[in-house]
Amino acid sequence: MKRGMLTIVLVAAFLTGCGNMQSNSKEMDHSKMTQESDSTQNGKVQAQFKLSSEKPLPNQDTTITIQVQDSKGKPIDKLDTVHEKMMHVIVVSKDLSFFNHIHPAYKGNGEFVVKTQFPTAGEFKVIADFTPTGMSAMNKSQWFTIQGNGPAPKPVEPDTSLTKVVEGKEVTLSIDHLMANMELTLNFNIKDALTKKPVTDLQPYLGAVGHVVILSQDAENYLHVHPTEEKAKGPDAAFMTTFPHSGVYKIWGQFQQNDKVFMIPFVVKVP
Ligand SMILES: [Cu+2]
Repeated sequence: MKRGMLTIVLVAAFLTGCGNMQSNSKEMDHSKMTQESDSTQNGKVQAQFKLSSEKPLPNQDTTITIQVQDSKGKPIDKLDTVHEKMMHVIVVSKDLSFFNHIHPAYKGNGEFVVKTQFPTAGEFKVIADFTPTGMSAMNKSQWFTIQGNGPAPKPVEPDTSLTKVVEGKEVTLSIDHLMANMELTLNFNIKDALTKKPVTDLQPYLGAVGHVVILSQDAENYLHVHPTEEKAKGPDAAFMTTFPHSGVYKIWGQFQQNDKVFMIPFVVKVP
């Protein structure tokens, strides 16, 4: 099982590496671009999502194709590599109980492709996070329905404790001032669950100390999160973000130790 996961990660890295295109920003007018607000840029870019099957089934290989294009439908073929990838894709179930972070291969001409499986019937959101060259990071998403009778969605309940044990690691999340509309720091403190010794040998994962994804309860808000110190090795890994409004959010932290990625989810209520 361990080996399988590692292989998937390596294959994804390899595919993306092969399809990697050097950004060429010669014909871009950067001074003009940077004057635009993020929302203006966002409106100039669209992504079309397609599944290989019109009636996708659970636990079956399904190819997701994502075409990045401008508002007139012309492919956008120059994208920056961010955290080692040109595109990060997050797949979540409607109740956020399922989370998958995958990396499509770049086929050129703004087209990204990734094969995956959806674990159950029901609604899933596919979110693509990318940065067209000369613009800010942005995300585009689409809901898909997987055929059949899925499990009843579970409510997304805020955690009563922000310390959890996952795969032999005890992880404590602390947030400096939990409030909406203000930049804040999320700190993950990681210990060995048995010995309580601080973990100090985290390996870079996607070029940084870890990768954190945050979604609002309804999956409508995908938050931009970045590490404060990319090269940290633990026991602390800190990230900055801003919660856009009060409400319940789910946070997934992904870290790597001993060549194995582990994921730790938390649910918080922002007052
Ligand atoms: Cu990613």
